[in-house]
Amino acid sequence: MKIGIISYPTQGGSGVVATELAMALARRGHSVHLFSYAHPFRLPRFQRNLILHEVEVSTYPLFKYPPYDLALAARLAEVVEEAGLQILHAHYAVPHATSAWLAKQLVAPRPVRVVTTLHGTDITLVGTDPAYFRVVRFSILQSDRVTAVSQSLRRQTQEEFGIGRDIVVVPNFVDTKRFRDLPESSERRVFAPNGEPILAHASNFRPLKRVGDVLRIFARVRTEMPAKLLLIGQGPDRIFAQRLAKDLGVEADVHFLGEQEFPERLYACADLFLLPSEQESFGLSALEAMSCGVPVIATRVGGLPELIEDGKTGFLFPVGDVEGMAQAALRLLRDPELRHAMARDARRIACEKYDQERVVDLYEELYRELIAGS
Ligand code: GMT
Repeated sequence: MKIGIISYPTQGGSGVVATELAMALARRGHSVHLFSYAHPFRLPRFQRNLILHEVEVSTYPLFKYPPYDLALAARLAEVVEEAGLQILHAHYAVPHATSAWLAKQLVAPRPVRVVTTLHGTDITLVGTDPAYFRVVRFSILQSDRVTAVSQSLRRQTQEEFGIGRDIVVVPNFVDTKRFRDLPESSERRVFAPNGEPILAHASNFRPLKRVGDVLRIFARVRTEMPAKLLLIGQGPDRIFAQRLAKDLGVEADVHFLGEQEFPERLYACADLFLLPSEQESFGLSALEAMSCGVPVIATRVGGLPELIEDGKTGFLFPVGDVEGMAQAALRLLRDPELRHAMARDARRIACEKYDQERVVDLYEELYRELIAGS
């Protein structure tokens, strides 16, 4: 098949999913074109069957806001015609679904099918903003297929946009061969020279990730036992987090690691993963940690209860329940048997339900059906 995938290049989960999907499809022999405004951070420089189109936006003195969505639509239409793309798969509705719809109009009557995958804040924050609501709703309705990364996001989309159309749930996935427990190459001793337990968190440090709660949970754990915290990622709350670590008196035990190309090596040396978000339609970083055999302590929001089985692969709490999450962390860290049982279950669920090959099969099948119907 000839497939175009539209993605953000940034560290967020939608960009990771889109890039990993593009690479997996290319490995299966499909001809894949990836569209983004910069080089996606999970994409190696070269891969057979995969071409990256970095979409450039020309500026003009009149433009306060150069129109990326138009430049993207024009580039998509060009490549659909030149390379004979059969599918345009938009990851994150805003503005990718709209640009894909416009490209489809530009190349008509050539049949190109538009798939839109909803990831989270494209619905819960940005999409429902009155400035975008109508055009996002239109673009969802006009897509040939719409997928959502969790049941929760599907429900929310139908409710918020008053949409009756079918939305297929295709969960996010993980390369379980890459994200696994790596005892040999583990960097554990670098971070915890005296064998201290290690807690980890990874995100784009936006306010809804509640990195402050991560630090408060950790500080509470530190009052009871020595421990280390790995903070992976970069974003607007990083400076705030550094200051808070200092104020809480734990800065010597917190490693700020920034964006990481091989996060699996860091997850693999953690004893537990913290994700106390205010919203999370899926929680890809939690899945990657689970695949490395790390139990997760998280909030009971969005798609997290679909991913994390409370009491089996982790523990779930209301947003802001720092004391509850700290007590759960202490319980896990003090009980190696419980921790190992949860680690095994977390890895098993990641392999059984979210393995990359299994989920890429679902997308492949969906594309085939669409092409057959055109
Ligand atoms: O919606 C966002 O915050 C951005 C988006 C992204 O690009 O990372 O994150 C969402 O999509 C991820 C991949 O499907 C999910 O794992 C995240 O849970 C989701 N974020 C939120 O819902 C806050």
